[in-house]
Amino acid sequence: MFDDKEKFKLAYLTKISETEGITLDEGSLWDKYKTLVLLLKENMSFNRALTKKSTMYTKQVYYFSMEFLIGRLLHYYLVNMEIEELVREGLAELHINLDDLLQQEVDPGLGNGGLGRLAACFLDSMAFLGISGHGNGMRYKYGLFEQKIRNGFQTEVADNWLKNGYPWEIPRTEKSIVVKFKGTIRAESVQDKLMFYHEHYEPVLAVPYDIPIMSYDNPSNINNLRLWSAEPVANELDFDSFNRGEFDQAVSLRSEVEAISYILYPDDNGRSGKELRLKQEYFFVAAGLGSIMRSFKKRNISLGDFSKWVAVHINDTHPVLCIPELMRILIDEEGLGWDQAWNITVNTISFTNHTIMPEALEKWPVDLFKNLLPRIYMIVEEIDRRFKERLARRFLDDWELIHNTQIIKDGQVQMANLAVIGSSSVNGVAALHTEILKHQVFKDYYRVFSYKFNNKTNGINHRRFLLAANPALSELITEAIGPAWKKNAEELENLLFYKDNSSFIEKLAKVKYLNKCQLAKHVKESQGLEIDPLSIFDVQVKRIHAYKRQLLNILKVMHLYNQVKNDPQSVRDPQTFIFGGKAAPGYHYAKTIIKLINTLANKINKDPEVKQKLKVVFLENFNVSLGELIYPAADISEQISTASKEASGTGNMKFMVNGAVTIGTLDGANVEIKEAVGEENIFIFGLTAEEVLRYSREGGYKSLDQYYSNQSLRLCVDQLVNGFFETAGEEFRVIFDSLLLYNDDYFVLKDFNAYLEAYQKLQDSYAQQDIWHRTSLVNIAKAGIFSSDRSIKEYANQIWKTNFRRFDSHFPDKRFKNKLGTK
Ligand code: 26V
Repeated sequence: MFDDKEKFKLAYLTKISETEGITLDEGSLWDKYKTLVLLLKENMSFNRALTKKSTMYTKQVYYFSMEFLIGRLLHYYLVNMEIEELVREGLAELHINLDDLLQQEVDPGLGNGGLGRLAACFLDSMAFLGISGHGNGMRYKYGLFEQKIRNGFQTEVADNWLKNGYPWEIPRTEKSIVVKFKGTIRAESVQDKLMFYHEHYEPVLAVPYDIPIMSYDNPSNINNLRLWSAEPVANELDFDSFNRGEFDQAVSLRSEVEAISYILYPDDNGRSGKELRLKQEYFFVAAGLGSIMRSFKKRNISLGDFSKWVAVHINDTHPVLCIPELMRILIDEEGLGWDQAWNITVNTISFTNHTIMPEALEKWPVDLFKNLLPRIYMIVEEIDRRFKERLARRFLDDWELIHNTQIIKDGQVQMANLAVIGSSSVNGVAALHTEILKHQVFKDYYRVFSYKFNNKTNGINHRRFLLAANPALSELITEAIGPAWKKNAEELENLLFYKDNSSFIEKLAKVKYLNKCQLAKHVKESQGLEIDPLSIFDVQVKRIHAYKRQLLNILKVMHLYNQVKNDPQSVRDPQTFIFGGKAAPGYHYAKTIIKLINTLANKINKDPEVKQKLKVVFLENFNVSLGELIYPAADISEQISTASKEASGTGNMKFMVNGAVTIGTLDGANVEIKEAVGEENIFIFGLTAEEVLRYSREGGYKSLDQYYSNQSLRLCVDQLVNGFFETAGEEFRVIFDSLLLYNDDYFVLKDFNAYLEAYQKLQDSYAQQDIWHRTSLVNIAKAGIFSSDRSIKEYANQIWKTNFRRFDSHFPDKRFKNKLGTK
């Protein structure tokens, strides 16, 4: 992009005076940051226009997701363009520190966690592989709340990420789409054909904002992330009302419309039945498909071939209205018959499921649905009717199957059922999860449509989470095996060559130590707490959920505390337990877990007998940017969900590629991580998914048995309520009750012993530093298959049937292979 520093400096100085009308000395840090972004964006927009032209006759993939957690872009794009050093030096000569500018960028919190971050990793891999793949989502005015810890409690602060503007986005007002809600449907027979007219509806204007997506070594291939914002159609107050003096009504109409893209819903138990959420879902689906159809028509391809040129992927059920909406467009607007429209729709759409947790499966009350989306409801009813009819013919009197697979039942629209029926592919996100989908959650559908089901194990963007986030390790790796791993993560396997090379192992240990120092510095600066970079960093960062079992980890720490109090020698190496993650604002239990962690931290970190051995830290406001600091610094990766409950996990992969060693259950992708590294390089414990599912089906687990039979466990559980936490009173009673009164739904007590045993083994291994770092190396070396490049190649080949315009990502760097061979 810039051939040399001088050209960059000139372009930068010109840009700042052009866009801000100021000289460099007058500019604030924000102005200087913004100028750098605009400079890169300008170049990307140019390349986007070229990409668009040259891919006019390429199959387009659209990834529909309510959430995209893209992280900060500036540093990542500089790394991808391989101009970080040039820009850093150029700016330094202008007396600007690049790091100061990088700090100006917001981390858009447009997602809850794994699902949203996966979508962002997939956008990167599609751009890297040269797939014309674009994101379609919501431009929430407020993202997920910012978490502040006050007196140990989580408090939520609104995430006003747009307050200074977001310089990466490009508003495309001219490409707006009108989305219609409510109203009535008039059916009329026109030349023997039944036509449907939507009348008296409430129109909302969907305005797109585009963010350019580029990846490593492919700067000329720019894809698009399109996020939609809701505005009143007139883009003004309701002037009729206003002129009549009905000021309140004029303003409230505007705010009712703007409410649609006002805020991201946090994952919690209480969102079902919220009309605004359904409005959001239809809004971004209708806007997205409207704009896809508009650009499809410019390509002059026959509508009958739509699914050969367009693939629409739905990320969980949130965008499932794509199915009836595409039917509506094809039938009502394009005049196709039902059967042809249905064929096109099913062949266009593919669906990923991300959870088996029943409370997270979406359902909508029929009345609410019908009133908000009258025409869409009619289409869903017809899909359901035809499906039932077909099923009854094939499965005769298997009424149970027919009942279970209905879309509309018990007065509700079952969104997952609509997704399975209306798409050509249904995938889970890890091998175990897909098996559970086939044989439990969707077992009836698996009998009907076995051919639709397939697995696509998740992956992560190794260029963001290793190359950009961990420069020291990246350099060491490149020095050892060459740079080909950046394009083909499976090349990391060449690191195994250094398994017994003590000087390499030493360097690896040093890199980890330096990364731990950086995290320790952050902890000191942000909360005044000293943590020892020579202690083991044992880390669990992820959303706080009962099934993820942060509680099991806390009970372990309490147990270690009790041990050290009894016998200070019982814990050999000093240990730092690091937690981070947000609880949904309405999820009382999860918030109590955060308070428990902080209360325990307070007790341990102050105790003069213990604080040299054990420390506990809760890192505030865990997000993508903080993750980039944490993963490179971790020794231990805690992946301890109740087996069967975590669909895949992706944090597990981010830790692994940075050399952290996993302690975990056989859940989600942990199973595949174990297969990759071998059981000697991971610490697995606990019930298997099969055992958990059997208990859930047949009963037979009594948590009190565990409690009474294990004295040290009983002590820890009692300490939740017996005054051990001096300030707590009855605060942790809900947790105590969940374990004993409500029989421990997530098998925390059942797995406690096995967890401690695995943890002991892990500590023994850590004590032998050379063995430990060799294990760490094997983890890095085997992490390649967990790159999202691999996931996306599978999606592209097997589901979307689209080509890549990049051919070198499969092939090892031949030059370096030779070099390695002669070493
Ligand atoms: C949402 C809720 C909301 C209600 C309370 C229970 C509950 C449980 C889970 C969820 C998450 C819904 C979807 C989701 O984010 N799934 C995550 O997707 C990741 C990417 O595939 C995957 O790695 C995680 O295992 C999975 O939890």
